[in-house]
Amino acid sequence: LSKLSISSVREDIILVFIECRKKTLTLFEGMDRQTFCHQPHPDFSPVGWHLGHIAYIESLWLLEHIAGLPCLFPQYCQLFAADGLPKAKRVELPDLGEILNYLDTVRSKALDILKVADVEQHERLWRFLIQHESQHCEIISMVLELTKLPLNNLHPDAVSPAAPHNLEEMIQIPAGEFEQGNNSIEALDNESLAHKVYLDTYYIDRYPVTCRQYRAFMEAGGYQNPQWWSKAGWDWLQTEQVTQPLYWQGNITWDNHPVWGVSWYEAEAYSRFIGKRLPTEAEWEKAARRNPQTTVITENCNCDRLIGKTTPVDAYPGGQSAYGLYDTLGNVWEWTDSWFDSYPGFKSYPYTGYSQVYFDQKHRVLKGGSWTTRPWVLRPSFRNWYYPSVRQVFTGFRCAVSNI
Ligand code: AVJ
Ligand code: FE
Repeated sequence: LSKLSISSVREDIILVFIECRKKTLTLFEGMDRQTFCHQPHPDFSPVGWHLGHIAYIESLWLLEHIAGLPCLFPQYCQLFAADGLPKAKRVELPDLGEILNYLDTVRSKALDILKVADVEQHERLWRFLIQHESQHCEIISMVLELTKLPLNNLHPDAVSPAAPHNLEEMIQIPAGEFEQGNNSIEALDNESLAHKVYLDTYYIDRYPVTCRQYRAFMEAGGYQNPQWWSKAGWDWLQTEQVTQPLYWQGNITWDNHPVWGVSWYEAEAYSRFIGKRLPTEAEWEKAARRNPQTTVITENCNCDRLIGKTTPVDAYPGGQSAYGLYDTLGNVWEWTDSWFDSYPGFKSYPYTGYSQVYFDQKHRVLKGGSWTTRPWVLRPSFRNWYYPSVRQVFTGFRCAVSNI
């Protein structure tokens, strides 16, 4: 790297650090203490916990590990560590003001370090911290949405725009190799090593599955008929007794929006009902690849809470992938058929608890990002993962077939 590019990398990171934090704090503007500490579901921590945890991780990795400083707030270590307290114990939180002070104190030290640190040596960690904070923002969005349930046809579009597109369309992806994964400096450990994957010809939905399409499944008794469900899916359904997606709004003004708030089992059952299947992670990623010159992401997809809700699946023609798929990035995450697992040559970073402990054949991969996802998380190689039973994530899906 030349001197010039080193200083521009540094400036770029400082800018993104600051922008990322500004967006994080926006989520907490005018929030009351009740919301701050509320745990709407036992699997997710209160939003206030996520805020403290963001400071904790920045402090642990940047201040302690890189700069060798002692822990500034030892009283928070147990509370805000990912493996510190059971989630139910995370409702007893310091005030918002105290946590903001924690964030600010850590951040001002972090910026002092950033201004003089060795860029080449530390860039990967700084990029990690931006990714980490962004992911917790997404979880904060999710917890806030859960506190609003049940939704009662909130803020629908005035009129559902008649879709000019055939939303049933599938796209043929020709047989051949593509490069799966990502070795760049901002990639997370689970995205590398990038490697060649050969896939036979397959077909994949051009759009995510819409509410209208999913309604057909519901009206055909999809939730009552074991024929569409795997054994594990049917067992899950008997326990959960659900009859519609978690964020289902009923009203037909949402018809062309993607369905969201479904577990992997519901996505699997719908796919079988319609005579298709879920794409593998590789199939999804190959079809979602874009031409490198594709312009600014935020204008071409529904992300970063800019809209504040889902959008019709054909709303962003400028965001099509190289093969013409809509909505691969933003709007809703998409379940894939693949278990979350390591790529060849995987090396854990910055700690085994980040990805490696989840390579357990119990988590399914989700791709693409939602209407809340920060722009610097949006890339076809990004891998999210959850248990197949989870439906709180802003997740929908699209289907694939091997032959037509
Ligand atoms: C990628 C969203 C599954 O929440 O466990 C945040 C992200 N990891 N801090 C998670 C994460 C550590 C991760 N997910
Ligand atoms: Fe975390």
